[in-house]
Amino acid sequence: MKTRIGRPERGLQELYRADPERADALVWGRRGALKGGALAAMGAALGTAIPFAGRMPAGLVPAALAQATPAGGDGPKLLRMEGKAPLIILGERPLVAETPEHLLDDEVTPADKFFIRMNGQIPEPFPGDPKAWKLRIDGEVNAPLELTLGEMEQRFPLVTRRLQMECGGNGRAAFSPETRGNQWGNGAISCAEWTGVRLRDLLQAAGMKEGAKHTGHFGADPHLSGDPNRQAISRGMRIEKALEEDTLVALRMNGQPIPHLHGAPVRLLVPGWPGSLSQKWLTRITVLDRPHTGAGMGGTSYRMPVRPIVPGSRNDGRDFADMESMPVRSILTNVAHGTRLPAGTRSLDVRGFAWAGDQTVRAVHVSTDYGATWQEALVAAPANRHAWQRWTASLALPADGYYEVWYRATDSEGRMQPHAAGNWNPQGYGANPLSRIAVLVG
Ligand SMILES: Nc1nc2c(c(=O)[nH]1)N[C@H]1C(S)=C(S)[C@@H](COP(=O)(O)O)O[C@H]1N2
Ligand SMILES: [Mo]
Repeated sequence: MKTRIGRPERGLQELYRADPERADALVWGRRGALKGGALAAMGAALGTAIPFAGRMPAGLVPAALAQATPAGGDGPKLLRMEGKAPLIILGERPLVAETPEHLLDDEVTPADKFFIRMNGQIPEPFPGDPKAWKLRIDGEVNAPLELTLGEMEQRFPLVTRRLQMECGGNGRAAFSPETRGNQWGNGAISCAEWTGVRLRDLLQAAGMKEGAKHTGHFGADPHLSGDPNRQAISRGMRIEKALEEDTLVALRMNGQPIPHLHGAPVRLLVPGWPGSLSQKWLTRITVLDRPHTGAGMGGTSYRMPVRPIVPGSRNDGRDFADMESMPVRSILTNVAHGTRLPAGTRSLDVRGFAWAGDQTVRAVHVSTDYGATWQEALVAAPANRHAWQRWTASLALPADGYYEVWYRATDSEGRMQPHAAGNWNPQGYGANPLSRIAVLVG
């Protein structure tokens, strides 16, 4: 890419697309504030005036140039599948698709907007009556159990809860340097209404031995290679989480049989912890006296550095710890990035959700002036523990022009979404920097 700018406006915009860092250096130089020619160039690149230009921090790459817009021509590839919304395809083998934030506006995530994360092949649907599906509980228990879906429904209390389920890699695209794995934005999150039996009731029915310290989960989906001796994914957790009241063996989603893609007819739902624990097409839970060693356990898989490591460095994960509660995060769900509002619009109501793994959300803050000032949003209580929380705010837009809406949540322990993804790790878990969308007025 040539960096000499012939026609400043157009050239700069193209340059921002192709090489944001170089464009940034040209606009900002070392002066640290947008003035004169630089301000004109930035305004031209954005196609409009910038009411809060004076508060742009030095070096900022505007969201309009740094992030693809849903309407953009060279946008991402969208899923076309019956029963599913146009999710953003991140991978086809295995199938991985994320829900754009602006499609996540429902209080309870409907099946069509539920993100998809396969690690292996999509299994054949269970032939025959789903009530005959069998789940085995074995290992460090007094009496191994084999229960059909029908027996589970009859023998154990059914509970219904709204539970967030979020991929451990949600937010990964924010890491610099880039890590391996699906480059999720913030859309690997769901909060559906799940009905099922508590895993703890099943474990107690089987009778836990002294050595019952961990679980291992198995599902019916074939490994990508087709090798019947390999698991697509098989993770496990500490027994404490297995015994929590919100950890469910789910039998229904939003009052309906679980959709096939999402684990029909029986899946685990382990809210607040990496989604990989929520085994789909669940066939077996084994109770162990030590951490499970299935696919997706150990090394750098779903594990985080205990002490920060140099970003981009190699590491075998030996000193890492399993990722447990997910970090605080917020999404903005009623206005898409890149939305254009009519000239003269002077206020904008925004809303979204925030959640924080096993914690709750204490506050959400929004800014329209690049973080110079922040306004506190209203945050509703969760419908129940482990449900996400609705936030709402009304923003003033003093003039026509280019705006960014920045949003960040703070969890119940005071941890706030950082400006940049921290605790870099080789497989890119737990990135939760604040987010922003661009909005044009006029
Ligand atoms: N059997 C099975 N369970 C699985 C997976 C899988 O590939 N196979 N993927 C896991 C991961 S990594 C996530 S994030 C969630 C995704 O669930 P969803 O596809 O219903 O959104 O399921 C988890 N359970
Ligand atoms: Mo995941």
